[in-house]
Amino acid sequence: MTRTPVEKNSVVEKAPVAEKTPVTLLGLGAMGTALARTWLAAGHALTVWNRTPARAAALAPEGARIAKDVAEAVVAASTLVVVCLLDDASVDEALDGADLVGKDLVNLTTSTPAQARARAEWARTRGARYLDGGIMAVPPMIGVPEAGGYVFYSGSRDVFEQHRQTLGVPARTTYVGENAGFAALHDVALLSAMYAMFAGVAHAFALIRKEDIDPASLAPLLADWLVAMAPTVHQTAEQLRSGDYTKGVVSGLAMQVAGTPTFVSTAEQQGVSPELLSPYFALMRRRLADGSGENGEEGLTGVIDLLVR
Ligand code: FVH
Repeated sequence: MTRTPVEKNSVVEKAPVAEKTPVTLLGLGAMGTALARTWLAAGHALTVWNRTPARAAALAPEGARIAKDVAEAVVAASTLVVVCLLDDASVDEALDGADLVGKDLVNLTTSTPAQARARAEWARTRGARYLDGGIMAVPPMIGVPEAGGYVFYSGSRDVFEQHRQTLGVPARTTYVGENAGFAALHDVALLSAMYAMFAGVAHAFALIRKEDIDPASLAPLLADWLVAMAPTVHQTAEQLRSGDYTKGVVSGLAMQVAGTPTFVSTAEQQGVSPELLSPYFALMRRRLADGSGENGEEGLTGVIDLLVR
């Protein structure tokens, strides 16, 4: 009879339970507190520090160890120090003078790509390995996988791989490269697209504002339309990769430019400022003009080249 490796002398041995990585977390704002709770709930030893001590004290009943200062919190960490503060300047202030030798610093504070790269170099000179994170979630989405939130990571691949499981407790992880600035860049790219979408939504609601149209009746139509249009980003990416901006185009630039006066006139007739749409329409016209007419066969991808200085 063949035996499974764990079966010896009719006694089934349990596989050893892997110890969960202890975490030090600096910063207990709305996001830091949400992160802290997921690690505590998952059974990680957690040491916390916050500038305003009351926020840290609130987590003691849930099992967090409260550090009196950053130095104590960092010493407590086996290796993993997670930072989630307001901005890059607050990271500077909080970590000033902390001994980071041998630590893995994971910075989830929103930064620019340049700040993230500078922080990686700053960490290196202090003897720490560095991983930057861009959180694509709001606090209620943390620890709720079905909410769809996740965190972009970039920087040390070794740090990411070593702590992947621990970092995956609050939200799904997506590693986007060794360049420490790439998590921030992906974060800002997605959020920039989101704000442009919010601008379009604001304009759409403004158009019906003075009419006898229930905004609640427009809302599902608008949401479904945005979802239906979302897959066009894949065609844009394919065109950028191939350099052929006419590939798969169904609505040519010339036709779309010809339609823009309708949007501007409708806005004026509805008493709505076209200021959110006009800059984009101006770029569309410029692209059409730049191509001596040839770009009429393109869609909207050529506008991207006009934005890149
Ligand atoms: N909350 C959100 O919706 C977004 C979602 C996407 C990612 N962001 C970024 O996450 C970072 C932290 O955000 P947060 O929501 O926790 O922010 P606050 O609730 O405002 O807490 C800020 C914490 O930072 C501490 N702090 C501020 N300045 C300093 C400083 N000079 N030295 C030390 N700590 C500082 C603050 O401490 P205290 O006011 O309680 O004493 C809070 O712990 C952020 O980058 C978002 O962009 C969140």
